[in-house]
Amino acid sequence: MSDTVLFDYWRSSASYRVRIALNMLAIPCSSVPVDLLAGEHKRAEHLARNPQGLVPALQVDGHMLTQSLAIIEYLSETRPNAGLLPSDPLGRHRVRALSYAIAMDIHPVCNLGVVSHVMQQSSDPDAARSAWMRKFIGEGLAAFERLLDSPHTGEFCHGDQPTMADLCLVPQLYNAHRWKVDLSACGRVTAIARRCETLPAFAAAHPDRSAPGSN
Ligand SMILES: N[C@@H](CCC(=O)N[C@@H](CS)C(=O)NCC(=O)O)C(=O)O
Repeated sequence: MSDTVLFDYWRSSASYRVRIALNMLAIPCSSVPVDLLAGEHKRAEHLARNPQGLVPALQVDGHMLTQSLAIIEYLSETRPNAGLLPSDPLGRHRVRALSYAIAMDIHPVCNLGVVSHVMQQSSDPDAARSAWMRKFIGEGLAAFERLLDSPHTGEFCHGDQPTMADLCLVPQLYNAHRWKVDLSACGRVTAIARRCETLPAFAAAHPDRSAPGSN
């Protein structure tokens, strides 16, 4: 198990975070698609990689790693000058707090398993899904916008270089656009995401570049 392999789904925002990190750190990696819509993540082959039945899983340095933020921190700690987390404890706290506001507070309630359950409870499943996504992504990003109202915010979420917080923000914004969330009160969020999207590491990780048939 020496090659780096990402077990990935093109529209997975947790996988998208890790794709950006791998690109930023220039880690050569191949990708194995795990089709969530076909339920491949719940099959024995993927459960052997990640017993939670979620993507991503990353085979790296002879290990199979799960949990996108734990993966990003591992890569950041093991690759020289990664810069995905600040060197000072308070800075690391802020980057983690921003990252968790997305990865632990917005993302889990908008996950496929949760939203499928919400749809099953409704007589109009598509409308229920849109309303759910708009509510939770909209409220979560409005709170994130307030968190960015800080002297520590710079060109990016924390200072003037991208950190783990930006790796969480950009995929969440992709989902916000997908579900037509009103972002008119989120000027900092949208400006930072736009800036990130101009960087090659972010652009190359975009779902459109990983979608089936995009190569
Ligand atoms: N906390 C996990 C979340 C992983 C996760 O929820 N992945 C989603 C795709 S973004 C998934 O596999 N969903 C499948 C499902 O909900 O059944 C991480 O950050 O890696």
